[in-house]
Amino acid sequence: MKTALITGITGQDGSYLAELLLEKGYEVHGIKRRSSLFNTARVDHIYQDPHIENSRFHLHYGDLTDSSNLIRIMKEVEPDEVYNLGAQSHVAVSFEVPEYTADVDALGTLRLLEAIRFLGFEKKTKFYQASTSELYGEVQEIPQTETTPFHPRSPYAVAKMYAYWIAVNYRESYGIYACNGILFNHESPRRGETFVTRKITRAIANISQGIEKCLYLGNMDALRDWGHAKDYVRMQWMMLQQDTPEDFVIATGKQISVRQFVTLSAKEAGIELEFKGEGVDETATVVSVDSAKAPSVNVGDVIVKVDPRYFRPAEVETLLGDPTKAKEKLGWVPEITVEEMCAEMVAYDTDQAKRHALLKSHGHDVSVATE
Ligand code: NDP
Ligand code: GDR
Repeated sequence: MKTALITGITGQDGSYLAELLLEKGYEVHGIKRRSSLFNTARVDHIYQDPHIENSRFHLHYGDLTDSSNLIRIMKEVEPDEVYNLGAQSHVAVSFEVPEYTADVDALGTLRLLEAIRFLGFEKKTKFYQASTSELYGEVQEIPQTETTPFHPRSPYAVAKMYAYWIAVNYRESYGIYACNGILFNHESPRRGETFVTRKITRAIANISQGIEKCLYLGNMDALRDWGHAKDYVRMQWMMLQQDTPEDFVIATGKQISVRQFVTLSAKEAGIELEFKGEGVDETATVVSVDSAKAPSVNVGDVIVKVDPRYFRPAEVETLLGDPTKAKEKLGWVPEITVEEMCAEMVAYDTDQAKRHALLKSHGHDVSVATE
Protein backbone atom coordinates (compact mmCIF):
# COMPACT_ATOMS: atom_id res chain seq x y z
CA MET A 1 0.00 0.00 0.00
CA LYS A 2 1.36 3.41 -0.97
CA THR A 3 1.32 6.30 1.47
CA ALA A 4 0.59 9.88 0.44
CA LEU A 5 0.90 13.13 2.36
CA ILE A 6 -1.28 16.01 1.16
CA THR A 7 -0.81 19.61 2.30
CA GLY A 8 -3.96 21.65 1.73
CA ILE A 9 -6.16 18.55 2.16
CA THR A 10 -9.02 20.70 3.47
CA GLY A 11 -9.05 22.76 0.25
CA GLN A 12 -10.87 22.13 -3.03
CA ASP A 13 -8.14 20.07 -4.73
CA GLY A 14 -7.01 18.35 -1.53
CA SER A 15 -10.47 16.93 -0.97
CA TYR A 16 -10.83 15.55 -4.52
CA LEU A 17 -7.28 14.19 -4.50
CA ALA A 18 -7.80 12.47 -1.13
CA GLU A 19 -10.93 10.78 -2.55
CA LEU A 20 -9.02 9.63 -5.63
CA LEU A 21 -6.07 8.24 -3.65
CA LEU A 22 -8.34 6.41 -1.20
CA GLU A 23 -10.11 4.84 -4.18
CA LYS A 24 -6.73 3.72 -5.46
CA GLY A 25 -5.96 2.01 -2.16
CA TYR A 26 -3.51 4.56 -0.71
CA GLU A 27 -3.07 5.38 2.93
CA VAL A 28 -3.76 9.12 2.94
CA HIS A 29 -2.35 11.60 5.42
CA GLY A 30 -3.28 15.26 5.32
CA ILE A 31 -2.15 18.39 7.07
CA LYS A 32 -4.91 20.57 8.49
CA ARG A 33 -4.50 23.95 10.14
CA ARG A 34 -5.69 24.77 13.59
CA SER A 35 -8.68 27.10 13.32
CA SER A 36 -11.29 28.32 15.78
CA LEU A 37 -14.05 26.69 13.72
CA PHE A 38 -14.06 23.27 12.08
CA ASN A 39 -12.37 23.58 8.68
CA THR A 40 -12.74 20.02 7.43
CA ALA A 41 -16.15 20.30 5.72
CA ARG A 42 -14.72 19.24 2.34
CA VAL A 43 -13.27 15.99 3.72
CA ASP A 44 -15.76 15.12 6.45
CA HIS A 45 -17.46 12.60 4.15
CA ILE A 46 -14.24 10.58 3.85
CA TYR A 47 -13.19 10.97 7.47
CA GLN A 48 -12.45 7.63 9.11
CA ASP A 49 -12.57 7.19 12.84
CA PRO A 50 -8.91 6.82 13.89
CA HIS A 51 -10.02 4.16 16.38
CA ILE A 52 -11.11 1.92 13.52
CA GLU A 53 -8.52 -0.71 12.72
CA ASN A 54 -6.89 -0.30 9.30
CA SER A 55 -8.11 3.28 8.92
CA ARG A 56 -6.48 4.73 5.78
CA PHE A 57 -7.28 8.41 6.32
CA HIS A 58 -5.37 10.48 8.85
CA LEU A 59 -5.26 14.21 9.58
CA HIS A 60 -2.36 15.94 11.33
CA TYR A 61 -2.29 19.47 12.68
CA GLY A 62 0.34 21.50 10.90
CA ASP A 63 1.27 24.57 8.96
CA LEU A 64 3.52 25.30 6.01
CA THR A 65 5.16 28.07 8.05
CA ASP A 66 6.40 25.58 10.68
CA SER A 67 9.50 23.61 9.64
CA SER A 68 9.78 21.44 12.73
CA ASN A 69 6.15 20.42 12.40
CA LEU A 70 6.63 19.48 8.75
CA ILE A 71 9.74 17.44 9.49
CA ARG A 72 8.00 15.63 12.34
CA ILE A 73 4.94 14.75 10.22
CA MET A 74 7.11 13.69 7.28
CA LYS A 75 9.20 11.46 9.58
CA GLU A 76 6.10 9.86 11.09
CA VAL A 77 4.31 9.29 7.77
CA GLU A 78 7.31 8.31 5.57
CA PRO A 79 5.31 9.20 2.45
CA ASP A 80 5.90 7.68 -0.97
CA GLU A 81 4.26 10.75 -2.47
CA VAL A 82 3.88 14.32 -1.20
CA TYR A 83 1.31 16.59 -2.85
CA ASN A 84 1.99 20.21 -1.89
CA LEU A 85 -1.41 21.79 -2.45
CA GLY A 86 -1.41 24.03 0.64
CA ALA A 87 -1.23 27.74 -0.11
CA GLN A 88 -2.65 31.18 0.47
CA SER A 89 -4.26 30.69 -2.90
CA HIS A 90 -6.21 33.92 -3.47
CA VAL A 91 -4.51 36.25 -5.95
CA ALA A 92 -6.35 39.43 -4.86
CA VAL A 93 -5.77 38.66 -1.17
CA SER A 94 -2.03 38.22 -1.84
CA PHE A 95 -1.82 41.98 -2.46
CA GLU A 96 -3.16 42.47 1.10
CA VAL A 97 -0.94 39.83 2.76
CA PRO A 98 2.14 39.63 0.51
CA GLU A 99 4.64 38.62 3.19
CA TYR A 100 2.45 35.85 4.57
CA THR A 101 1.75 34.63 1.03
CA ALA A 102 5.49 34.43 0.34
CA ASP A 103 6.09 32.60 3.61
CA VAL A 104 3.46 29.93 2.92
CA ASP A 105 3.56 29.59 -0.85
CA ALA A 106 7.28 30.07 -1.51
CA LEU A 107 9.11 29.13 1.71
CA GLY A 108 6.51 26.49 2.60
CA THR A 109 7.57 24.60 -0.53
CA LEU A 110 11.22 24.93 0.40
CA ARG A 111 10.49 23.66 3.92
CA LEU A 112 8.87 20.49 2.56
CA LEU A 113 11.72 19.83 0.13
CA GLU A 114 14.24 20.42 2.92
CA ALA A 115 12.31 17.98 5.13
CA ILE A 116 12.67 15.34 2.40
CA ARG A 117 16.41 16.04 2.23
CA PHE A 118 16.92 16.27 5.99
CA LEU A 119 15.27 12.86 6.48
CA GLY A 120 17.21 11.25 3.64
CA PHE A 121 14.01 10.57 1.65
CA GLU A 122 15.42 11.86 -1.68
CA LYS A 123 15.13 8.47 -3.34
CA LYS A 124 11.94 7.43 -1.56
CA THR A 125 9.55 10.36 -1.72
CA LYS A 126 8.06 11.83 -4.89
CA PHE A 127 7.00 15.48 -4.71
CA TYR A 128 4.19 17.27 -6.56
CA GLN A 129 4.17 21.08 -6.55
CA ALA A 130 0.91 22.92 -7.23
CA SER A 131 2.19 25.44 -9.75
CA THR A 132 -0.07 27.79 -11.59
CA SER A 133 -0.92 29.53 -14.84
CA GLU A 134 -0.57 32.77 -12.84
CA LEU A 135 3.18 32.34 -13.47
CA TYR A 136 2.52 33.50 -17.06
CA GLY A 137 0.76 36.68 -15.84
CA GLU A 138 1.45 39.22 -18.57
CA VAL A 139 1.35 36.58 -21.27
CA GLN A 140 4.25 36.31 -23.70
CA GLU A 141 2.60 33.87 -26.09
CA ILE A 142 -0.85 32.39 -26.76
CA PRO A 143 -1.58 29.62 -25.89
CA GLN A 144 0.82 29.03 -23.01
CA THR A 145 2.94 25.87 -22.92
CA GLU A 146 5.65 24.43 -20.66
CA THR A 147 8.20 26.65 -22.44
CA THR A 148 6.33 29.99 -22.39
CA PRO A 149 8.32 32.55 -20.36
CA PHE A 150 6.93 33.61 -16.98
CA HIS A 151 5.92 37.16 -16.01
CA PRO A 152 4.09 36.95 -12.65
CA ARG A 153 1.69 39.80 -11.82
CA SER A 154 0.90 39.39 -8.10
CA PRO A 155 2.64 38.56 -4.82
CA TYR A 156 0.91 35.17 -5.09
CA ALA A 157 2.34 34.50 -8.53
CA VAL A 158 5.82 35.69 -7.54
CA ALA A 159 5.76 33.38 -4.50
CA LYS A 160 4.59 30.49 -6.69
CA MET A 161 7.41 31.25 -9.10
CA TYR A 162 9.93 30.70 -6.30
CA ALA A 163 8.16 27.44 -5.47
CA TYR A 164 8.28 26.36 -9.12
CA TRP A 165 12.02 26.94 -9.40
CA ILE A 166 12.95 25.50 -6.01
CA ALA A 167 11.17 22.28 -7.01
CA VAL A 168 13.15 22.23 -10.27
CA ASN A 169 16.32 23.07 -8.39
CA TYR A 170 15.93 20.25 -5.84
CA ARG A 171 15.25 17.86 -8.71
CA GLU A 172 18.45 18.94 -10.47
CA SER A 173 20.58 19.28 -7.32
CA TYR A 174 19.55 16.29 -5.24
CA GLY A 175 17.80 13.96 -7.68
CA ILE A 176 14.47 14.30 -5.87
CA TYR A 177 11.49 13.22 -8.00
CA ALA A 178 9.91 16.68 -7.92
CA CYS A 179 7.56 18.02 -10.55
CA ASN A 180 5.38 21.01 -11.22
CA GLY A 181 1.83 20.81 -12.48
CA ILE A 182 1.22 24.18 -14.11
CA LEU A 183 -2.51 24.15 -13.59
CA PHE A 184 -4.91 26.60 -15.17
CA ASN A 185 -8.03 27.64 -13.21
CA HIS A 186 -10.13 24.72 -12.08
CA GLU A 187 -13.38 24.87 -10.25
CA SER A 188 -16.18 22.76 -8.77
CA PRO A 189 -19.00 23.01 -6.24
CA ARG A 190 -16.21 22.80 -3.64
CA ARG A 191 -14.45 25.92 -4.96
CA GLY A 192 -13.85 28.62 -2.33
CA GLU A 193 -16.73 31.10 -2.31
CA THR A 194 -14.58 34.15 -3.12
CA PHE A 195 -13.09 32.87 -6.39
CA VAL A 196 -15.00 34.33 -9.27
CA THR A 197 -16.82 31.26 -10.65
CA ARG A 198 -18.16 30.17 -7.27
CA LYS A 199 -18.94 33.74 -6.33
CA ILE A 200 -21.04 33.94 -9.50
CA THR A 201 -22.85 30.58 -9.24
CA ARG A 202 -23.59 31.14 -5.57
CA ALA A 203 -24.86 34.70 -6.05
CA ILE A 204 -27.00 33.78 -9.06
CA ALA A 205 -28.50 30.88 -7.09
CA ASN A 206 -29.14 33.13 -4.08
CA ILE A 207 -30.70 35.82 -6.28
CA SER A 208 -32.93 33.23 -7.96
CA GLN A 209 -34.32 32.24 -4.53
CA GLY A 210 -34.57 35.76 -3.08
CA ILE A 211 -31.62 35.47 -0.68
CA GLU A 212 -29.44 38.10 -2.40
CA LYS A 213 -30.29 41.08 -4.62
CA CYS A 214 -27.20 41.86 -6.68
CA LEU A 215 -23.85 40.37 -7.65
CA TYR A 216 -20.91 42.82 -7.56
CA LEU A 217 -17.90 41.93 -9.70
CA GLY A 218 -14.57 43.40 -10.80
CA ASN A 219 -13.03 42.93 -14.24
CA MET A 220 -15.61 41.09 -16.34
CA ASP A 221 -13.38 41.12 -19.43
CA ALA A 222 -10.84 38.74 -17.85
CA LEU A 223 -10.47 35.55 -19.89
CA ARG A 224 -9.71 32.23 -18.25
CA ASP A 225 -9.23 28.61 -19.28
CA TRP A 226 -11.55 26.94 -16.76
CA GLY A 227 -11.56 23.19 -16.11
CA HIS A 228 -13.01 20.90 -13.44
CA ALA A 229 -10.98 20.12 -10.30
CA LYS A 230 -11.82 16.40 -10.54
CA ASP A 231 -10.11 16.15 -13.93
CA TYR A 232 -7.11 18.10 -12.67
CA VAL A 233 -6.38 16.06 -9.53
CA ARG A 234 -6.32 12.92 -11.69
CA MET A 235 -3.49 14.53 -13.58
CA GLN A 236 -1.66 15.43 -10.35
CA TRP A 237 -1.56 11.73 -9.49
CA MET A 238 -0.57 10.71 -13.04
CA MET A 239 2.42 13.07 -12.93
CA LEU A 240 3.88 11.15 -9.99
CA GLN A 241 3.49 7.72 -11.66
CA GLN A 242 6.16 8.27 -14.35
CA ASP A 243 9.75 7.01 -14.34
CA THR A 244 11.22 10.52 -14.64
CA PRO A 245 9.86 13.73 -13.17
CA GLU A 246 8.67 16.39 -15.60
CA ASP A 247 6.59 19.55 -15.52
CA PHE A 248 3.22 19.69 -17.29
CA VAL A 249 0.66 22.31 -18.29
CA ILE A 250 -2.84 21.21 -17.32
CA ALA A 251 -5.60 23.09 -19.10
CA THR A 252 -8.58 22.59 -21.39
CA GLY A 253 -7.29 24.67 -24.31
CA LYS A 254 -10.47 26.79 -24.32
CA GLN A 255 -11.19 30.13 -22.67
CA ILE A 256 -14.23 32.27 -21.87
CA SER A 257 -14.63 35.62 -20.11
CA VAL A 258 -15.98 36.28 -16.63
CA ARG A 259 -18.98 37.91 -18.35
CA GLN A 260 -19.63 34.74 -20.37
CA PHE A 261 -19.46 32.69 -17.18
CA VAL A 262 -22.11 34.99 -15.65
CA THR A 263 -24.30 34.47 -18.73
CA LEU A 264 -23.88 30.68 -18.54
CA SER A 265 -24.68 30.58 -14.83
CA ALA A 266 -27.74 32.80 -15.20
CA LYS A 267 -29.01 30.64 -18.05
CA GLU A 268 -28.66 27.54 -15.85
CA ALA A 269 -30.82 29.33 -13.26
CA GLY A 270 -33.48 30.19 -15.87
CA ILE A 271 -32.43 33.83 -16.27
CA GLU A 272 -31.50 35.61 -19.49
CA LEU A 273 -29.38 38.74 -19.08
CA GLU A 274 -28.54 41.78 -21.15
CA PHE A 275 -25.27 43.60 -20.42
CA LYS A 276 -25.20 47.40 -20.81
CA GLY A 277 -22.60 50.09 -20.20
CA GLU A 278 -18.83 49.84 -19.93
CA GLY A 279 -16.17 49.61 -17.24
CA VAL A 280 -17.44 50.60 -13.79
CA ASP A 281 -20.85 51.47 -15.28
CA GLU A 282 -21.50 48.01 -16.71
CA THR A 283 -24.65 46.28 -15.47
CA ALA A 284 -26.68 43.21 -16.38
CA THR A 285 -30.47 43.38 -16.53
CA VAL A 286 -32.91 40.46 -16.60
CA VAL A 287 -34.65 40.26 -20.01
CA SER A 288 -36.48 36.99 -19.49
CA VAL A 289 -36.96 34.57 -16.63
CA ASP A 290 -38.28 31.08 -16.02
CA SER A 291 -40.18 31.82 -12.82
CA ALA A 292 -40.41 28.14 -11.92
CA LYS A 293 -36.63 28.10 -11.64
CA ALA A 294 -36.06 31.65 -10.36
CA PRO A 295 -39.24 32.62 -8.48
CA SER A 296 -37.74 35.76 -6.92
CA VAL A 297 -36.49 37.34 -10.15
CA ASN A 298 -38.42 39.76 -12.38
CA VAL A 299 -37.80 41.08 -15.88
CA GLY A 300 -36.06 44.45 -15.57
CA ASP A 301 -34.16 43.59 -12.36
CA VAL A 302 -30.54 44.71 -12.42
CA ILE A 303 -28.74 41.78 -10.84
CA VAL A 304 -25.07 42.35 -11.76
CA LYS A 305 -23.03 45.52 -11.19
CA VAL A 306 -19.33 46.39 -11.18
CA ASP A 307 -17.59 47.33 -7.94
CA PRO A 308 -14.05 48.73 -8.49
CA ARG A 309 -13.14 47.26 -5.08
CA TYR A 310 -12.61 44.00 -6.96
CA PHE A 311 -10.14 45.43 -9.47
CA ARG A 312 -6.59 44.26 -8.79
CA PRO A 313 -3.45 46.46 -8.64
CA ALA A 314 -2.12 44.41 -11.56
CA GLU A 315 -4.51 42.20 -13.54
CA VAL A 316 -3.95 39.03 -15.53
CA GLU A 317 -6.21 39.69 -18.50
CA THR A 318 -6.01 36.43 -20.41
CA LEU A 319 -4.87 32.86 -19.84
CA LEU A 320 -5.18 29.99 -22.29
CA GLY A 321 -3.27 26.75 -21.82
CA ASP A 322 -2.02 24.21 -24.32
CA PRO A 323 -2.21 20.75 -22.68
CA THR A 324 -0.68 18.88 -25.67
CA LYS A 325 2.27 17.51 -23.66
CA ALA A 326 -0.04 16.08 -20.98
CA LYS A 327 -2.23 14.52 -23.66
CA GLU A 328 0.64 13.02 -25.65
CA LYS A 329 2.89 11.84 -22.81
CA LEU A 330 0.34 10.86 -20.19
CA GLY A 331 -2.82 10.32 -22.18
CA TRP A 332 -4.65 12.87 -20.02
CA VAL A 333 -7.78 14.44 -21.49
CA PRO A 334 -10.19 16.61 -19.48
CA GLU A 335 -13.61 14.98 -19.39
CA ILE A 336 -15.83 17.75 -17.99
CA THR A 337 -16.63 20.86 -20.08
CA VAL A 338 -16.99 24.34 -18.62
CA GLU A 339 -20.73 24.22 -19.41
CA GLU A 340 -21.16 20.93 -17.52
CA MET A 341 -19.11 22.26 -14.63
CA CYS A 342 -21.13 25.46 -14.46
CA ALA A 343 -24.37 23.46 -14.47
CA GLU A 344 -23.09 21.30 -11.59
CA MET A 345 -22.08 24.38 -9.58
CA VAL A 346 -25.37 26.22 -10.16
CA ALA A 347 -27.36 23.09 -9.23
CA TYR A 348 -25.38 22.69 -6.02
CA ASP A 349 -25.68 26.36 -5.06
CA THR A 350 -29.40 26.45 -5.93
CA ASP A 351 -29.96 23.52 -3.60
CA GLN A 352 -28.19 25.45 -0.81
CA ALA A 353 -30.12 28.63 -1.62
CA LYS A 354 -33.45 26.77 -1.47
CA ARG A 355 -32.58 25.48 2.00
CA HIS A 356 -31.83 29.04 3.12
CA ALA A 357 -35.06 30.31 1.54
CA LEU A 358 -37.03 27.61 3.35
CA LEU A 359 -35.50 28.57 6.69
CA LYS A 360 -36.19 32.23 5.97
CA SER A 361 -39.83 31.49 5.10
CA HIS A 362 -40.16 29.85 8.53
CA GLY A 363 -38.98 33.00 10.26
CA HIS A 364 -35.34 32.05 10.80
CA ASP A 365 -32.80 34.82 10.53
CA VAL A 366 -30.72 33.74 7.53
CA SER A 367 -27.68 35.80 6.71
CA VAL A 368 -25.51 34.69 3.81
CA ALA A 369 -21.88 35.78 3.71
CA THR A 370 -20.88 37.53 0.49
CA GLU A 371 -17.74 39.29 -0.71
P1 NDP B 1 -7.81 26.21 -1.71
O1 NDP B 1 -7.66 27.63 -1.36
O2 NDP B 1 -9.18 25.62 -1.85
O3 NDP B 1 -7.04 25.33 -0.61
C1 NDP B 1 -5.83 25.75 -0.05
C2 NDP B 1 -5.46 24.80 1.06
O4 NDP B 1 -4.23 25.26 1.64
C3 NDP B 1 -6.48 24.72 2.21
O5 NDP B 1 -6.53 23.41 2.68
C4 NDP B 1 -5.87 25.64 3.24
O6 NDP B 1 -6.29 25.37 4.57
C5 NDP B 1 -4.40 25.30 3.06
N1 NDP B 1 -3.50 26.29 3.63
C6 NDP B 1 -3.56 27.64 3.54
N2 NDP B 1 -2.56 28.21 4.23
C7 NDP B 1 -1.86 27.20 4.79
C8 NDP B 1 -0.75 27.14 5.67
N3 NDP B 1 -0.16 28.25 6.12
N4 NDP B 1 -0.30 25.92 6.04
C9 NDP B 1 -0.91 24.79 5.63
N5 NDP B 1 -1.98 24.78 4.82
C10 NDP B 1 -2.46 25.97 4.41
O7 NDP B 1 -6.97 25.96 -3.03
P2 NDP B 1 -7.20 24.90 -4.23
O8 NDP B 1 -7.55 23.59 -3.65
O9 NDP B 1 -8.07 25.52 -5.24
O10 NDP B 1 -5.75 24.85 -4.88
C11 NDP B 1 -4.78 23.90 -4.42
C12 NDP B 1 -3.40 24.40 -4.79
O11 NDP B 1 -3.28 24.57 -6.20
C13 NDP B 1 -3.02 25.75 -4.18
O12 NDP B 1 -1.64 25.70 -3.90
C14 NDP B 1 -3.28 26.74 -5.31
O13 NDP B 1 -2.45 27.87 -5.17
C15 NDP B 1 -2.91 25.91 -6.51
N6 NDP B 1 -3.60 26.20 -7.75
C16 NDP B 1 -4.97 26.24 -7.78
C17 NDP B 1 -5.62 26.44 -8.96
C18 NDP B 1 -7.11 26.49 -9.04
O14 NDP B 1 -7.62 26.99 -10.05
N7 NDP B 1 -7.83 25.98 -8.07
C19 NDP B 1 -4.88 26.62 -10.22
C20 NDP B 1 -3.43 26.54 -10.08
C21 NDP B 1 -2.84 26.33 -8.88
P3 NDP B 1 -7.69 25.94 5.15
O15 NDP B 1 -8.76 25.04 4.59
O16 NDP B 1 -7.51 25.82 6.61
O17 NDP B 1 -7.81 27.35 4.66
P1 GDR C 1 -7.52 33.74 -10.29
O1 GDR C 1 -9.02 33.37 -9.89
O2 GDR C 1 -7.12 35.07 -9.82
O3 GDR C 1 -7.40 33.46 -11.75
O4 GDR C 1 -6.70 32.68 -9.43
P2 GDR C 1 -10.26 34.27 -9.49
O5 GDR C 1 -11.44 33.40 -9.67
O6 GDR C 1 -10.07 34.94 -8.19
O7 GDR C 1 -10.25 35.43 -10.63
C1 GDR C 1 -10.38 35.12 -12.00
C2 GDR C 1 -10.57 36.41 -12.77
O8 GDR C 1 -11.85 36.96 -12.45
C3 GDR C 1 -11.69 38.35 -12.23
N1 GDR C 1 -12.77 38.85 -11.36
C4 GDR C 1 -12.97 38.53 -10.08
N2 GDR C 1 -12.30 37.68 -9.27
C5 GDR C 1 -12.76 37.53 -7.99
N3 GDR C 1 -12.15 36.65 -7.18
N4 GDR C 1 -13.83 38.24 -7.53
C6 GDR C 1 -14.52 39.12 -8.30
O9 GDR C 1 -15.48 39.76 -7.87
C7 GDR C 1 -14.07 39.27 -9.66
N5 GDR C 1 -14.50 40.00 -10.71
C8 GDR C 1 -13.71 39.75 -11.74
C9 GDR C 1 -10.31 38.49 -11.60
O10 GDR C 1 -9.85 39.83 -11.67
C10 GDR C 1 -9.53 37.50 -12.46
O11 GDR C 1 -9.10 38.10 -13.63
C11 GDR C 1 -7.13 31.32 -9.33
C12 GDR C 1 -6.65 30.79 -7.96
O12 GDR C 1 -7.22 29.52 -7.77
C13 GDR C 1 -5.14 30.67 -7.93
O13 GDR C 1 -4.75 29.99 -6.73
C14 GDR C 1 -4.68 29.87 -9.15
O14 GDR C 1 -3.27 29.79 -9.15
C15 GDR C 1 -5.19 30.50 -10.44
O15 GDR C 1 -6.60 30.56 -10.38
C16 GDR C 1 -4.79 29.70 -11.66
